[in-house]
Amino acid sequence: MAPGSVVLIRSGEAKKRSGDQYYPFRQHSDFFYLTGIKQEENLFAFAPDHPDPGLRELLFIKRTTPKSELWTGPLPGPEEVKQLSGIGEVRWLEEKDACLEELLRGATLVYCDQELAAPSSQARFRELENVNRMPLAPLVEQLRMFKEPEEIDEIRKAISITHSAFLNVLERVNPGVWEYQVEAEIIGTFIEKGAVGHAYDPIVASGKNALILHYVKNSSQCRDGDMLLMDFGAEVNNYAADCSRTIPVNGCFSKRQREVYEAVLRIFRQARGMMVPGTLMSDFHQHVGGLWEEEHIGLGLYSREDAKVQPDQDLPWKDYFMHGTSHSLGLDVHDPFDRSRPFEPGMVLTCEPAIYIPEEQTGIRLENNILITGEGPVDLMEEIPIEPDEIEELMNRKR
Ligand SMILES: [Mn+2]
Repeated sequence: MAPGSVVLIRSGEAKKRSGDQYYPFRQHSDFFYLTGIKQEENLFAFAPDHPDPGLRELLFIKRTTPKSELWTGPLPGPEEVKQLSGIGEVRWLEEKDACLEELLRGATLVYCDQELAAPSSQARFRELENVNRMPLAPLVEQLRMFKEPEEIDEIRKAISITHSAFLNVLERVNPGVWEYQVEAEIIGTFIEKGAVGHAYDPIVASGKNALILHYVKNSSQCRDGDMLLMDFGAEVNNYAADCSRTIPVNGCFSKRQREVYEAVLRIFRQARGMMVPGTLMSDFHQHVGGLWEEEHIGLGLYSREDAKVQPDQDLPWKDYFMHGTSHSLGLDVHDPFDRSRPFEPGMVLTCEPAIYIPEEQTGIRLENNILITGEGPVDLMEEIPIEPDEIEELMNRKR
């Protein structure tokens, strides 16, 4: 932050769904990161250089009324929120105007949500019209890229619940099961184990549905002989897990399915091993692409001759692997990440090589969550079954 500057951030609000119904409230991730508070319509102000210590960190919270309490229950008051958040000063929202005037008077620069100053926004603060403003998000991004031990604990909890769901799925999947029934198994386990729910819309894609990268309809029947690609993760205390597994619907890989699966698994292991401090995300992805080329040739998808492309042509491996190998993970499933910075200890990233073969109507993706450390990558999903033999054994145990 620049000397004499101020941070202003508003909490998220429940979005209208239809009629008088709202989507469940989910706190704005930056707001949650800075305050630890999950209430709507709050405002956080942070002015570390302000001469009055009572104005250096201020959280404004909404006061409930007897009527609102009748419908939605009580909310914690200033004293309780102060305990929960550790924020120096917590006041009722109606006091904000007087405080903000004082706070902004000497401010050199205000870091804020764009929404707070946008003329069309309901949340607009007129006070912000005549001050220098910068977006807050890039500043918080630099912090959110590095996970504190407490954050890694929350991600581990989300992963553990995701692991349980996958074990239940392995018992449930067989020819004839519907994709939505698999989804139900996943959400059932998530809720049963205390997760909020899905960290993102789960993908349950059998057969050729796996070729649609963001397939979320989950409405087909799983057929004997098809593979089933699943991308799912629990959310715990606003932190996400992000796991992908691909299994044979009938519990046994065919020769070809195992051949392709093992190629993905080899790439996954090599890619994971490259997730060490100093590597740039873009170099990492290009390197993994190079490894794919060899595997694609081995699988007979194109010849070594075809792989020698002209400078103006796209690399052939991109025809079979068209998304990134990795992204940051945390409060958001795609967490903010500054791609100009190399991997550094404390980052939690996914490793998700995949292959999509339209000619064979199939797609296979494997995805684990990796903690970058100075002593090498730590696979936070090490225990979630991934070996084809183990998958087959677990699927056939109760049959
Ligand atoms: Mn992912």
